[in-house]
Amino acid sequence: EKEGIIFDLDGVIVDTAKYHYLAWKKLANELGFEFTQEQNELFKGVSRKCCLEILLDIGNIDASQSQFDQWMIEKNEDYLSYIEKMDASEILPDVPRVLRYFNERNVPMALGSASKNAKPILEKVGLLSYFDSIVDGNNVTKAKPDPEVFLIASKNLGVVANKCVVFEDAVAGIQAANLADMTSIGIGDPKTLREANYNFTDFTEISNEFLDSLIQ
Ligand code: B16
Ligand code: MG
Repeated sequence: EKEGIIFDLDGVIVDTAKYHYLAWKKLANELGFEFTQEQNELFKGVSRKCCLEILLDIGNIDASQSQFDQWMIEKNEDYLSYIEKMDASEILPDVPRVLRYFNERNVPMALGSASKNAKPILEKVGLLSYFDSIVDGNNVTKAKPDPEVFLIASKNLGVVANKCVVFEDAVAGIQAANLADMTSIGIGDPKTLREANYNFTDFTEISNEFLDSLIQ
């Protein structure tokens, strides 16, 4: 049976967390409170709506539904102004080598991200054509650690779940991959991502031999 590879976006392919941070910080400051880089860690892999809920909690702010929606739009517009300026120089180290490696071997690849902006970001950095399926915040109803996003990707690729390999930088993403019965590979701090089947700090640590072992 054939294998399939699923990549998270933010923290795996590009570091968009820094732009999310700037946009959330701007909103927090406008609302009169501070938002630290440390607090931004809690936002990784979390949907836009949940992020705003956490942010308003931090600032102790009650919002009406219409205010809440307005702030969601404001944050996203600010975020998109950063995305607009992205190019291939923002791809994380050795990601293109890994994508090419699987592409040359005809291993199907999908994106499994919580972001509703996944497609424009991949387009901006020139990697969209590598993916056979994009599953993102527009296609899922349940957030990671729910395995929904990865199960849809597996279905779209036509690859059974236990033959899928997931690259993730967030704890909730590793848990989602494990719940989906997929091979989970943590990209980032191995202590934080200790639930992963394999751990690497970044893609430069991953040899072609290891990639090969994933598709045997
Ligand atoms: P958007 P991932 C996630 O991306 C980010 O890590 C998270 O911080 C963000 O809130 C979420 O996407 C939604 O993004 O506002 O663009 O829909 O790691 O799942 O690729
Ligand atoms: Mg991520």
